[in-house]
Amino acid sequence: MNSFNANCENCPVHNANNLVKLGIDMKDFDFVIALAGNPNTGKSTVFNALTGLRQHTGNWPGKTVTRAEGGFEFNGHKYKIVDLPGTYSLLSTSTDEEVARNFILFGQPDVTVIVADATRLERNLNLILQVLEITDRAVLCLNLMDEAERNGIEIDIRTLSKELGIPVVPTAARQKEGIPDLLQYIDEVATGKYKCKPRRIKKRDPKLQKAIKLLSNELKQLFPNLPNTEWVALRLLEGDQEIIKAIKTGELEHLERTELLSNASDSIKKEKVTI
Ligand SMILES: Nc1nc2c(ncn2[C@@H]2O[C@H](COP(=O)(O)OP(=O)(O)O)[C@@H](O)[C@H]2O)c(=O)[nH]1
Ligand SMILES: [Mg+2]
Repeated sequence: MNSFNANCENCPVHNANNLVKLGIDMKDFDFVIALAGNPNTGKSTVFNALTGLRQHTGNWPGKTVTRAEGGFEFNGHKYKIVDLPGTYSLLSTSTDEEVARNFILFGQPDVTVIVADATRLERNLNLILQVLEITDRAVLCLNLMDEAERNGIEIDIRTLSKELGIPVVPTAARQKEGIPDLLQYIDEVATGKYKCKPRRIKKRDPKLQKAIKLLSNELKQLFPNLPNTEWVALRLLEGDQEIIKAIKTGELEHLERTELLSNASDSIKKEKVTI
């Protein structure tokens, strides 16, 4: 009997079909991680600390934006990690933002690691909250902690983690401090052991909220497994052309887990059967 079923909370959630379209080959990997963050937060340093020499660079399909991807193993799981362009937001107003947003939305990475600058947490929160609107699987890597300490900045990690609803890991990536904890939390979120409860905007204008609810209910019927219908509804109300196109072409449909399961790579299937 194949124990890999649609209701398995521990199964990978990434969208194998869309990842291929986004130029990611998931053959021989169990989980895919996206690395997001503002520019200069130490994203590349974290990427290097996680992957070592197992990495290569190329371009995003159809774009002149460079992409680094690499791999590592942890706890018997094979991870692919994709470095997204450094951005301050995901509103898709630049190619970089579009690339980062589309990857999280359509690729549905098993974990999105957001690298933030501990010395400028407030400024970084904008992107953190936007990522949490799109995905419910994320880990905050609070980097440059050595700089924060040097500047007398204290951060209440536990409260921040509770407020955001995701693990928060303090790191000083240049010194490789905190990387083992980061790996542990990535693995817990990827395997479903840690269940994130991402903070999302709840209070909106009642009229807007009603419109979102209406549209989101329709989206749920069309795409029963879409995890973020309210966010998609809001984008539709804004007239977001990319999202409208994704609905017309059926790209959003591919976010359904049933689709993922029938197309998941053999290696993933094998891994799950043996558990
Ligand atoms: N002090 C300190 N510097 C760091 C840390 N992580 C990265 N850096 C430095 O910050 C600069 C930007 O890092 P980089 O990884 O290129 O950032 P990216 O633009 O987010 O990819 C580089 O000079 C790094 O060596 C850290 O934890 N502590
Ligand atoms: Mg970089």
